[in-house]
Amino acid sequence: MNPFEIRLERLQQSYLELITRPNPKAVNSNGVYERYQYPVVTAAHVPLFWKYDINPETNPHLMERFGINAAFNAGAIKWKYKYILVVRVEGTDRKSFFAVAESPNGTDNFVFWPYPVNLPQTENPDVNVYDMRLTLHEDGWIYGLFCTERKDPAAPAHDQSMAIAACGITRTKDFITWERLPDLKTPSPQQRNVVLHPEFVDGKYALYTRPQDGFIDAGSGGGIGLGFCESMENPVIPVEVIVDNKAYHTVYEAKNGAGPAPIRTPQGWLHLAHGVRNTAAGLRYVLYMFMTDLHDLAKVIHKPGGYFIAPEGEERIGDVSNVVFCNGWIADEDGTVFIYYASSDTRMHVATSTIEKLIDYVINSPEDGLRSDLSVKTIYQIIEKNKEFIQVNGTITTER
Ligand code: M1P
Repeated sequence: MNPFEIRLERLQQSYLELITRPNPKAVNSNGVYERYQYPVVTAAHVPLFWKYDINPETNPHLMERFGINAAFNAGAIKWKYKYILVVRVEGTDRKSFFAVAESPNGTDNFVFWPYPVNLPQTENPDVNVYDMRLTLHEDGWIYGLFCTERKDPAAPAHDQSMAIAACGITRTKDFITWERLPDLKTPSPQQRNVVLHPEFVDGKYALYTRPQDGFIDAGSGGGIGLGFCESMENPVIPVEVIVDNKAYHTVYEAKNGAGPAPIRTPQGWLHLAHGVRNTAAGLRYVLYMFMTDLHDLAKVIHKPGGYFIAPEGEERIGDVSNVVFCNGWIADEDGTVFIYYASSDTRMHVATSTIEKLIDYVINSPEDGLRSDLSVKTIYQIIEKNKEFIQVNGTITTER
């Protein structure tokens, strides 16, 4: 074999090992969900034929021609018995795009489809697109709502970072052909983290929004909003009400945003969202949950205090460190829930739970008392309830 062939063989070998690697459950669990040992999708999962010119005549050194930086923030859906992720793939040029990866079991063996998504443009082309939320709507379409980012036309010449974020909308029936619809119009100057509710409400489409004044800061906006629009072909939300607001000294103090489309349960709609607070080390993104009323989508009926998932171990490090973000989950027929979360804007992971456990978690976890002394009171109540099981030496027994 010549050096080209040896290198190609090595590249193929490590790619194959990666995409066929089993992904066992991690050892420790908090009882609510289980993490897995390895990320499910990374930049290295991207097919070699997207990155390399494989012709030895035009690329004799087998050099990478198109670099991939990260694969994260994926929308998720079960489709034709496959676990489908629409991944935010980011090139080394910082532009992200969407690409479909599928797995037979939801926890490993994710493989990208041969081509990335060829997303149609509106008259105002997207500069960057990311964070697609997938919703199988009762109108029969699978919608993908995502953030489309363009340069702010009001930016002065010296400022090359001022941007405008809006909600782009596309829909598909096969994940190959995508129809592009107009961007969402809302009363807010910018939008990110917009999610389509799966059911009609009084004949209208219901959308969770995240009003924001600026590109990074939610400013006077923020909170997870809810609005209704008559059609997705002309998507206009005249009024947004805030369902779940930012709150002082919580994990969603600086801003928050809806995650994937909520899951209907007999007790209410299960929501997974991200909350952000500022620290000396920068913004920290965690995931939290709440439940809304089945008939009044704007009414939060249960909300555990604190975070549901926070970055742990290697998840803490990446392009934007100390971040977990989720815009995709899958509720399987047997009640298993696959929570696809990204860490530090770099890679995708999965955690699994069940509908039963998540309902138990949102209903029975104590709320945030919003003060230290109330946190202590909550612990006292738990200890009091546990008294009969605690032995003199501090160990626990359930024998009576
Ligand atoms: O870098 C962390 C996240 O920042 C943004 O989320 P939000 O709009 O809530 O601030 C998004 O750009 C997201 O993609 C990113 O993971």
